[in-house]
Amino acid sequence: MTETVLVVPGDGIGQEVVPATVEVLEAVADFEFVEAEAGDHVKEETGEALPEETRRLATEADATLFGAAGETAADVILPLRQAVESFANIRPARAYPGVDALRPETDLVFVRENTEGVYKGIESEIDEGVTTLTRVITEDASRRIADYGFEYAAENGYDDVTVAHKANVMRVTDGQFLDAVEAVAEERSADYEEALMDALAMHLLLTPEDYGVVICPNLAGDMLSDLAAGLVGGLGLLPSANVGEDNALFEPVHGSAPDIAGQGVANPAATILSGAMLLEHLDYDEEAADVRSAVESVLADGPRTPDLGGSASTEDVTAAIVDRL
Ligand code: GGG
Repeated sequence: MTETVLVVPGDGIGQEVVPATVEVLEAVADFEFVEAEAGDHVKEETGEALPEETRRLATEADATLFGAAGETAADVILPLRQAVESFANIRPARAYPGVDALRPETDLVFVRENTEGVYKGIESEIDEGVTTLTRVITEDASRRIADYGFEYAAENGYDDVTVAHKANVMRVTDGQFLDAVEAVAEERSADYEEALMDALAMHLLLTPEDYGVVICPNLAGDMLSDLAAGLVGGLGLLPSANVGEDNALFEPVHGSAPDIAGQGVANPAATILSGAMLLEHLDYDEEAADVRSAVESVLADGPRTPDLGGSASTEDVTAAIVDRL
């Protein structure tokens, strides 16, 4: 059976790192790639950032590879994550030999709740100069992400599980989040620690080696994973998977990077590593391992893009990875 992979480059450097990743995937697997549009440029042309056709194709594909969202992120990436019914956003952040990292001992995985919190999109202007945002935390979604996080830690050999929250301030919502995590941990006889997310940000910066899997509400996961990118050499290195029961979408943690878009110098590693997660999801475990080791080898020996101190282009790095494969 030939799997269908939907490819949505999106905005900015998504247009550069996604074709690079398709090139790498083509070197190891025989997928049928279907390309679709979404993003700021589509909104400018058609008035709609996420065409219904793109959404439909995501629901039908075996997996989706997404690049980057710009100003229309809320209209593009959130509905696409919903289209594949993803409830968990997995964001590994690890340091690589040869890459100049602030904290070379970092090996973290953020397991981010992907359906609710403040990213539910319930915002309004209730009066002139007065705006509100509703934070939705449900017991079901909290239990589901906790269960996924504990299972991920057990399956991938992480002893330390930390749950990020701010229940001393958001007593009702994060109170419920913590209760749900505690119930799941009890059922699974799993150990974990609770950490206030603001203090956790500092501790991750100072002693990342004390942490493994970090289970987070939605916004906290988005922010803490970007912080972790800073520990390992930048956003060019962090892949992610948006996982549902039957479908999944893979994307780099970084956004559209308008400052470097169009220059051909974006680091493709984060998207190519997301491609490795896609391969694993479709049970191409050996191919996923090969892609990871090719990326690691190029990160160690070069060529490197300017974000990692080199002067190579996206194409140079991609060609070196394909060459290693
Ligand atoms: N590829 C990730 C991306 O486009 N990020 C832009 C962004 O604003 N993301 C918000 C989120 O990850 O929830």
